[in-house]
Amino acid sequence: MSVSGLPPYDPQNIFARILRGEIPCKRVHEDEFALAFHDINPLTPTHVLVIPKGEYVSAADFHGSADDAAIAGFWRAVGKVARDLGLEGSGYRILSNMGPDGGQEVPHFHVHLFGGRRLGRMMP
Ligand code: IU
Repeated sequence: MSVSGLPPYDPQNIFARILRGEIPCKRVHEDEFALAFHDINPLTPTHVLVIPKGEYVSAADFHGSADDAAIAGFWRAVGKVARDLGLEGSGYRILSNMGPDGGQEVPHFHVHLFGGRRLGRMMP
């Protein structure tokens, strides 16, 4: 079991395959801690996913088992991507779905960055 109670990490999940370069992506940033790429099905004018390089199923898994350098490096990458995409001036939304109730489809921890237009109020 992963820390979050979800099934263990599946090394064949689509984001693991993107990290290994087996499947292409529209990359916007990569460093030792994170990879960021455009979502294949964008819901807003800017819709980017940021994923850590390590094998974490969900947010709970990441925050519970990654070391401090990995956590700091990941969140710094999120900030850099938002800045580099020009989202900081007008604002943006960070979202992470976790587990079945959270609607998580891909079992590799990721955050969505939504921006480029005025977003609606967030509703459950
Ligand atoms: P979720 O948070 O796990 O529900 O979101 C997964 C996202 O991954 C979703 O927005 C998909 O459009 C996106 N995605 C992708 O960018 N490339 C892919 O090959 C697949 C899903 I599969």
